[in-house]
Amino acid sequence: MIQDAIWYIALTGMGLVAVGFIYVISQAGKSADAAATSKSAHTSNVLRRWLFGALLVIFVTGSYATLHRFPIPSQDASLDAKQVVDVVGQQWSWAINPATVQAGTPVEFRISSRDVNHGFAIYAPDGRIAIEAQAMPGFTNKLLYTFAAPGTYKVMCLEYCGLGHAPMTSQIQVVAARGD
Ligand SMILES: [Cu+2]
Repeated sequence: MIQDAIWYIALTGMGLVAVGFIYVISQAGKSADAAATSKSAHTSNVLRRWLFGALLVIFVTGSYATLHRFPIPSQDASLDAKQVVDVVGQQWSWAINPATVQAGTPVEFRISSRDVNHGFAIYAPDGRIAIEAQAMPGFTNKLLYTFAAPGTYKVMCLEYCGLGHAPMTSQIQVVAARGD
């Protein structure tokens, strides 16, 4: 669906470039008088301004539309999440406390490291990556995530951190929300 849209946008862009080339080639060799020269200089200036404006709008809307849904909350303010999980990585294991959370309510992860950089990643039972953040010594990175479904979620390290990097795995149990 979105691939089709991108494909049509790319085709349209390529078509416009091709039309531009054909126009330039068809105009090549024709001599222009002074009035025509100054008119074309004016036209190209106007076009350049419009193009710059259009690029600015595309850049700002694109950034807003794609960035504001990132699951990265404010790192300084209190997140007021009912569930908080402390995560500490070290060569080569994860300390996750608590390792059981409830589905349906936001979980605040506070992620850090005791030694080198690690990549804290949670994989859903279907194998898709749910969230990921760097575990860095001296910093606490916060993530806010709401598990949609109960299950056993696998934790893996996504930052090469030495010999024991590959088996540096763990688990988080997500249980159904208690009706309250
Ligand atoms: Cu690692």
